[in-house]
Amino acid sequence: MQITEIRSRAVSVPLEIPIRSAIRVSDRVDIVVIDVLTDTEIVGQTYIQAFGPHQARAVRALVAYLGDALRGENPILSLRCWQVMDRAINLLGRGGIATFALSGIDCAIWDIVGKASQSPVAMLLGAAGDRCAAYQSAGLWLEDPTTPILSEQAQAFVEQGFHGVKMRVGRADPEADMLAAQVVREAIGPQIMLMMDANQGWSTPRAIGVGRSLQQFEPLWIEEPVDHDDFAGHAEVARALTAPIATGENVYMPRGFKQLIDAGACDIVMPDVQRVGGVTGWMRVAAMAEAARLPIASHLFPEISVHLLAASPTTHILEYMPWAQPILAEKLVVQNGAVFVPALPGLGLVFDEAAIERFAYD
Ligand code: SMN
Ligand code: MG
Repeated sequence: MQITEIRSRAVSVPLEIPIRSAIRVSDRVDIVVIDVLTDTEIVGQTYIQAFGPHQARAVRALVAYLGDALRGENPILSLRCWQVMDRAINLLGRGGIATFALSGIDCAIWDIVGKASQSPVAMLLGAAGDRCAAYQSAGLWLEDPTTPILSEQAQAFVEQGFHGVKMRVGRADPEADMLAAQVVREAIGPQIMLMMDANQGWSTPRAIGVGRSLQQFEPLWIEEPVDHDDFAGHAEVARALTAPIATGENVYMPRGFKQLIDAGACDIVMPDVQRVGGVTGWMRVAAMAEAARLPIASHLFPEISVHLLAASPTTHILEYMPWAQPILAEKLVVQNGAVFVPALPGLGLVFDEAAIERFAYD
């Protein structure tokens, strides 16, 4: 089999609940759909994310660049394809948008391997099961805690059957974070898992100060307390708090995770499929997490991450974020707080072409 062409399309999907975190405000998400065409009937498909049309165009340019580098390669040799891409981005820098493109194409290549062998990717990788516990993450942003919005969203998420929810912290006023945490904990009760994500909003001393106070609301973890590449700061916060520190969504490639873990900067390893190097990068990080005796949780991309968590030895929990669901014809199955690995061959992403056309732009 040979790769003949790699295509991409940009779509802008409106969000039911707009994002308001310490680092980002947005009411849409830009999704880049990637098609890896071969000299057979099989097309490898996946998606990656961007924020805004300029980012989407930059991502598409890198996908086209790597598409040229891969033309004629055998997609079944996924590691060779990964190495060809790694070499092609060497002088651009192994991070940022170049890595988004590499990661996305790697996922589409694994989709081809799965389709060619009639197996879901999770089973190819060696799965421990067909589902993964999930928490609802699509809300509880930095809303005003004196309004009913946080308690309404939190209750709705529990009614959807999730056993965990994630709220955002990192407001300019720590008292507002405390009130928000109190409101959400009261709304969900003592049994539901509560994750707290600061989205890099604190300095190290503030993270330790506010984090200590927030611990009374029993967070399952506190996420990205400080700047994502301040590994020393993360390590200091991790030592000072009893709540586990989760981080990694903005860390690139297996090498980045080696440094993160060696620095003692995380208690819970949280790779993002489009930054870690796709399926190939993820599985190497999963092995590192096992060797370091650390749990691994996913960041976004639930449709893809469910395969990877099903095949990771120290799996913790999946982040459920439904942003891509409006362009998918086969919806993720969520039952009793767990997300199921799709039974289809490959990644099991079936795109809704009419929806893509509706949201597409150049
Ligand atoms: C997050 C990620 C991407 C966009 C908005 C918010 C957040 C999360 O850090 O972990 O869900
Ligand atoms: Mg986060």
